[in-house]
Amino acid sequence: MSATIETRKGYAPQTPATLAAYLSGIPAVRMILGGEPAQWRVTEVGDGNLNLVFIVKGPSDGVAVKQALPYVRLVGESWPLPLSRAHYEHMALTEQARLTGRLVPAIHHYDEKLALIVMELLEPHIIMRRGMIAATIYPKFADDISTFMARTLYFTSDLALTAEKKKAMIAAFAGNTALCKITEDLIFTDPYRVAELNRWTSPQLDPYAARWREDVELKVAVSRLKLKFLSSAEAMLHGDLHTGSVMLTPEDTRIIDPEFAFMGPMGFDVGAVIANFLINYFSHDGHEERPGERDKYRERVLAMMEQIWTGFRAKFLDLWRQNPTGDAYPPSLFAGEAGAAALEAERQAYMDRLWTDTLGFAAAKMIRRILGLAHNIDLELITDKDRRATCEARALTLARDMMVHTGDYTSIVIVAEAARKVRSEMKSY
Ligand code: SR1
Ligand code: MG
Repeated sequence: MSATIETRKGYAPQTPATLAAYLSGIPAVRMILGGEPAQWRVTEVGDGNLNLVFIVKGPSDGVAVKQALPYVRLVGESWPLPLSRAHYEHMALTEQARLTGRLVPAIHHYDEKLALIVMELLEPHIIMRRGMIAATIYPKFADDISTFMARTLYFTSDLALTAEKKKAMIAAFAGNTALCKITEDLIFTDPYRVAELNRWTSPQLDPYAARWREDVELKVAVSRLKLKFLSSAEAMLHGDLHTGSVMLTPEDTRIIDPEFAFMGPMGFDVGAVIANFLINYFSHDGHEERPGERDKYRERVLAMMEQIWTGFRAKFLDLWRQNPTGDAYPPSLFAGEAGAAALEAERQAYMDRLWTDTLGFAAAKMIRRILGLAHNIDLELITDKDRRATCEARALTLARDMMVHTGDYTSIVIVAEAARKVRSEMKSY
């Protein structure tokens, strides 16, 4: 890693004091906050891996402010990261807002030089991952996330766009290479080799980490997925669609943080959601106070996971049937009854391929959260290492099978059944 930190004229990382002064110069934000800057309370609340996040509250209302740092916050200045990620995040948020309306936070102001976005303050929303760890029920989420994915993926694909527009989108996102490289390394490569930043629950999972580095079948499977990630510009992805990128209440869902956005394979986003549900499913053995206490919630997690995939599939297909506006599959080639039937069969085959990609990417995302650098608090908050390792070993076992024997998982119901089986059959540490 080179350690040259980007400098940019006009860029300075904000502090609570400088941010209040800066925001006071933006009339729209001043109006939202109300009162005078001296009355505003600014707190830095960022607990993610990359950025600064501030909450600013005035007498009338509040805003959230996200600013990119020129390095990876989790690791420090030894890992530089371009400020341009704020540009890609702003572009993706704008497109997602156009396609999904209130499923993303409203943008109040964007400053390219400062790599800073002022957004709607989401209150009383919390990060979904925290809510799921506490076994909170979110009745609207499956419907909302399946709508979000169906609309953002369908309408930015060749099924909806002309080739000219699609290529313009590829060009617009092509520079987000540093963020893609994080994914290429941390998800598709490092967990399968000796890498300085890898970590896992040790010594319990030492044999798993060692096996993963020797497992040629698994390394071929993950390399195929990596190739797909590198080369398949199917649609605009959120790029980091885990349950930490969702803020919600039981009534309202917002998808945040699309700084990893780029034109990539659709299954990567869908797989991210499925992976995080499976990790959460396994994690409750580490959180419940009495065995079985969370059985109902566990089943609810699997049921939601099933609804997410089936909802996504149905919505995506409907969008395709209603909006065949892209240059792929021109309607003029499929006139008449036979043409319509052939096209519908092709749509089903398309979704089957997307399902296969989804499974593989979900598996890769589960593995990276256990053997790679960046872990999930679903598992990390389990303080008893034996209990944590039990949950993690189960997740790893399912993920390996999903990645290597993808063809055995012909439906989401089978994935849920396999998760139950692994959990009940694998012994505790
Ligand atoms: C060094 S960044 C690690 C991870 O944080 C983000 O949320 C992405 O998931 C990335 O892979
Ligand atoms: Mg993030």
